[in-house]
Amino acid sequence: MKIKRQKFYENFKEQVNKFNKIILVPHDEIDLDALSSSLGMYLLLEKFEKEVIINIDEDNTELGVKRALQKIKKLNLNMNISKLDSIELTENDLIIILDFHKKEMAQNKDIFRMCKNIIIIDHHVESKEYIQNYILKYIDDESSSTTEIVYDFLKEEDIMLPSYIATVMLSGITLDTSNFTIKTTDKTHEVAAELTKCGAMSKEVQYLLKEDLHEYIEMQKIIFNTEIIDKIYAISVGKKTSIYTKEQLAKIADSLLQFDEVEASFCIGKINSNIIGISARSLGNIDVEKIMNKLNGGGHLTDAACQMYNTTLEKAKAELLKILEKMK
Ligand SMILES: [Mn+2]
Repeated sequence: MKIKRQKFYENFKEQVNKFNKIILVPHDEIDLDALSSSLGMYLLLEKFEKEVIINIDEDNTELGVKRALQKIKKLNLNMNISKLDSIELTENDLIIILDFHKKEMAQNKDIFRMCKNIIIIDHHVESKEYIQNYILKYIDDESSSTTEIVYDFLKEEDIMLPSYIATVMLSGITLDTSNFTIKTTDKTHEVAAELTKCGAMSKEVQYLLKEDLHEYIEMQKIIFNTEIIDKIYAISVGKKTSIYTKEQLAKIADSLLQFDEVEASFCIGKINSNIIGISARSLGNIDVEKIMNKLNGGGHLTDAACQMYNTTLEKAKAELLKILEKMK
């Protein structure tokens, strides 16, 4: 384990031991990484003989998450998963935030009022609007996924994973790395190999990651209208009449990087009626963080984004083009 992670883990165990009841909280629009890191954490804390509950409020989770939850129920894995309403949460309990650190990404913001003991574990690029007043925070944006981080802790405690949980964890990593193409290190492959040894089934991973055909077609339509600028920038713009999730914009930007000569990609789309989002990706030779900074956004060299208020898709695109032009 990395030194910094090892250090966090020592503190983590010390803190966790002060509490009896622990609520695991994945982000809203739960994806397979948020779910599988919660499942892994559940098994870890069970070993410490804690009362653990995973808080899932949404009925409308991603398709893969829905499939995984159904199967977990069917297999009688006896995991306590519950809506916030049904959890008796007091000030003496602990909540662990998994796969996010911005308040706005919570499923139910009431939880921060109900309990102030918070530990954050995430792999997203750190943002300024993080949740305040936590006991401990571990954010490693070099990690492919939150699942990869949590796996290290499970390994440390020699915890045997049920094969289906290993499968869901592998699908979380596969999702966040776009099939081991982005944010993937030797460590990521190691964890994937070990999950496979625990019985993770790649056929089942493929099943969990199956996409909705209509959504796929909608995304392909946007990609169909991609414009290539200066041979190296790919820019796609969403439909005026459609609202996209940030994940959808990111997914499109990710997939534009696979095309010949494209060094950086941008997907522009409405994320609600008066906010336009741009998701930017790069293979590493172009600093998309710098570009997004100029539009008041932020992120990483290879992975950044921004939001623009009260503007139009055309204007947003024109502003982006102006910045690209100046960079020559
Ligand atoms: Mn994630």
